[in-house]
Amino acid sequence: MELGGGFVLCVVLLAAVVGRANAAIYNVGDNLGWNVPSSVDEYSSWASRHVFTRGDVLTFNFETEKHDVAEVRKEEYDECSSNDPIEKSNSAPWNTTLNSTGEHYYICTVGSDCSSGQKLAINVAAPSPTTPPSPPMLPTPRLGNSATLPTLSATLAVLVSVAFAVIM
Ligand SMILES: [Cu+2]
Repeated sequence: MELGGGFVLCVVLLAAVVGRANAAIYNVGDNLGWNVPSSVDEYSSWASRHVFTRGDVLTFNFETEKHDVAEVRKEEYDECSSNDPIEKSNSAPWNTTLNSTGEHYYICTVGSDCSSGQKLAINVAAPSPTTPPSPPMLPTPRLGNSATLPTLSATLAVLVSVAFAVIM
């Protein structure tokens, strides 16, 4: 009975890990990190190479003190102004989870970095309906493995008997 309870707990933990594995983590700019790019459209071309889904995480890697990152609205993104950022961080790395679908805008507010191209606009899609949600995944590993449970118990019983025999 105790073994069964532990087993179910393991399956639940495993399902949680598998469920979380669906979320992607993006290192913004890849090797460039979060910096002033050599061309102004570098971040838009980086963004166009990825598909962002709600629940994914963006990681902004930059030199603290030299740059920062602010999530802003479209108007501020277009004008490179940061009077009223939605969120802002001065220390790197900054991780942000994409909790809502639609457009997300990020800029660096230091000097003229934003005008020089240190700005990122992405579109976040809803998770694909073909992706199975975590709860229905539970029965599969549970059924598959529960068949081996009696064998496991038998093995354990043999081991315990051997241990007792050695002690006596
Ligand atoms: Cu900057």
